[in-house]
Amino acid sequence: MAKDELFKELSDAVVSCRKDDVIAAVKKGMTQASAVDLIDNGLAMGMNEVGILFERGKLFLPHVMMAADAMTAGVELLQDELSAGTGAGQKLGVIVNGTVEGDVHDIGKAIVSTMLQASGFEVHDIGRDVPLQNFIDKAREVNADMIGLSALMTTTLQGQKEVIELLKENGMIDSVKVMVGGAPATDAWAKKIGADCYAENASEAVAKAKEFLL
Ligand code: B12
Repeated sequence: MAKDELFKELSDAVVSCRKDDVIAAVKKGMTQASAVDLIDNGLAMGMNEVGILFERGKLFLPHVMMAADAMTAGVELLQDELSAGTGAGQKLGVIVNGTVEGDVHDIGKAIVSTMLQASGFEVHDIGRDVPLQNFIDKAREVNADMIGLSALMTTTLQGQKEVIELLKENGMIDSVKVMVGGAPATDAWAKKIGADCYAENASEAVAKAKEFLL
């Protein structure tokens, strides 16, 4: 099967919320493409399409939830391959990653955590809808080199800025790097709030973490 067809099959299965089809397509795809490819070009494409249809009012929230559930099932199947990446076992640096308070979106953040871990970073994923002070407390507890902040809504983006302010108040801004991400975040936003870097997707997050921590 051509890769394009495979990616389309994965994407279509997410859009139509068919968990069984997602699982079958991922199993088939694992022999033909890397886990990162299957996620970026297949599953995430389907999720993006769901987002566009949701924005246009063509489908409603329960559909988005079911599609997210189907996508998560696919990502979980690929977890082992992601964690078995070349860097696993090394320790390139310690990263605390989470989705800021008020925001429950965590699919993309989880992919970023897995990829960072697979590349050799020690990752403490503290979940979603995380109270902002928890980022500071966790970073201190594990002696983090970097904090990753995910926000998927324009309303919660502000939380990224507030964590940076908390780092300043706690005298930690010079010892902990901050990487921001999520659909509404941009390079310009990262600069504006004083974050060290922004990454558009999981592969870029790994590249930026290496750039800033190694
Ligand atoms: C799936 C989804 C949901 C699911 C989330 C399930 C889950 N467990 O995550 C559910 C159904 C629960 C949901 C709920 C809501 N959602 Co919603 N949701 C989406 C949707 C369709 C897809 C998000 C997604 O998973 N994409 C796939 C992943 C792989 O991509 P990603 O998240 O962007 O992550 C990548 C990058 O951004 C980056 N990245 C992500 N995190 C990080 C972190 C770091 C450190 C770095 C470096 C990079 C990085 O790397 C990732 C991998 O490549 C988006 C639409 C969209 N286009 O984004 C709307 C969207 C985000 N949701 C939206 C809204 C409004 C809501 C609700 C308020 C709806 C409601 N009326 O109740 C609630 C929010 C509740 C809350 N308090 O948080 C809006 C936000 C609008 C805005 N601009 O603020 C969007 C944009 C849809 C829309 N256009 O209206 N949603």
